[in-house]
Amino acid sequence: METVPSFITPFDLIMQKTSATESERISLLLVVGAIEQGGRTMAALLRKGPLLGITGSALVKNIQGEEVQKLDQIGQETFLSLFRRTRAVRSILSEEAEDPESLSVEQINPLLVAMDPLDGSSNISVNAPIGSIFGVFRPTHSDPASPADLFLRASSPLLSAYLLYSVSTSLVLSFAGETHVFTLDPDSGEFLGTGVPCRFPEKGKIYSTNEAYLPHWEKSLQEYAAWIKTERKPPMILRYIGALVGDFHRNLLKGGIYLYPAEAGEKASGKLRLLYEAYPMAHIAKNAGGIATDGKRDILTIEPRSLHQRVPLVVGPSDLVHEFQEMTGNPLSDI
Ligand code: AHM
Ligand code: MG
Repeated sequence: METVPSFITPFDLIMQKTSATESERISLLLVVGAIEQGGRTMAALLRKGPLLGITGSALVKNIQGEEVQKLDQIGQETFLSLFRRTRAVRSILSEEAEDPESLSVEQINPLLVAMDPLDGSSNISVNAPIGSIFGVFRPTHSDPASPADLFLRASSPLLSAYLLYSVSTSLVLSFAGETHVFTLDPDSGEFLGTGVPCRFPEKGKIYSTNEAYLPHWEKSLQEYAAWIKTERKPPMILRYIGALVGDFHRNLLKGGIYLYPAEAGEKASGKLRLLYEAYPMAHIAKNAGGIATDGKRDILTIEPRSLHQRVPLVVGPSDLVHEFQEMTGNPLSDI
C-alpha cells in the first residue's frame, strides 16, 4: 500500500526550533505568516497575469533609476500591508522605497524586515519565473536609533526566505541553522515541506551568470569563465533564468554556482543589493552547506554602509565557491 507522506508547515518548523525566546518566536511566526499570505496573494494574481492587466510597466522609475513594473508596486503594497498588520515588525526596508518605513508594534521583541518584493522584474512580461526575497533581522540597538541606523547596524539575518513563483510556488525558509523548502498546496492554501533540511548537492556542474557582461569583468574572472568550460573536469554547463531567486533555487537543488560580479563602468559594485538580496541568499546558502562571497569576503561579514548598497555576489555550494575563489586568486582559508 502506498504510504501518504507526512508534511510540516513553516509554523511547525519555527515551533520546533528552540533558539528564539518565546516572544521572539511569536514575532517570527507572525512575520512568516505574513510572508506566506503574501505568497498566496501574489501566486493567485500571477496565475491570471495579463488577464488582470498587471504584467506591464507602471511607467515610473524607482529611486535607483530602474523602470518600475506594475507587479513591483503590487508586491510592495501586498507585503507592506501584511507586515503592518503583524504588529511584530518595527521597520521595513524595501527595494521599492528610498527610506525604511517605521511600523506600529505590539510585540515585545519586534523584528526588522528587508525585502525585494518582486525579484526578476524583466521576467514578468514573458511569464518566466520571478520571486520575492526577505531578510529578517533582530534590531541590535534600542531607541533612539533611526530606522536607517537599525538596518545599517543589523548583523547576519535571524531568518531569511524567498518565494519562487513558477510552475508551482515554493517558499524557502532558512532559520536556526537549517534551510527548508515548502510548496504551496493551492487546494488547502498551506505551504508544505518534508521537514528534512535542504543541502546543496556536492559536485554540481552548473554555473549561472549573464555572460554578455564578461568583457567588463576582471581578468581573473574571465579566465575562470574560460576554464570552467574547457579545462575543468568535468566542464560546467550554463543555466541562466535572469531572476536571482529562480537561478539560486535551481542551483540549490541541482548543485550550481551563481555569479553577478563587479564590472568595469556603471556596475563597479555589481548589481544586487546587500541588505535584501545578497544577505538573505547568503544566509539561506550557508544553512544549506554553501557560501556567498563578494569575490573576496564572506557576504555575511560585510557591514552595510548604505541602505540600498550594491555588492558583487558569488553564491553556491561550498566546493564550487572554494574552487571559484582559488581560481580567481582569493582562496577562502577561513570560511
Ligand atoms: P530586480 O530586483 O530589479 O529584478 O533586479 C535583480 C535581478 C536579479 O533577479 C537577476 O539575477 C538579475 O537582476 C539579472 O540581471 P541581468 O538582467 O543584468 O542579468
Ligand atoms: Mg531583485
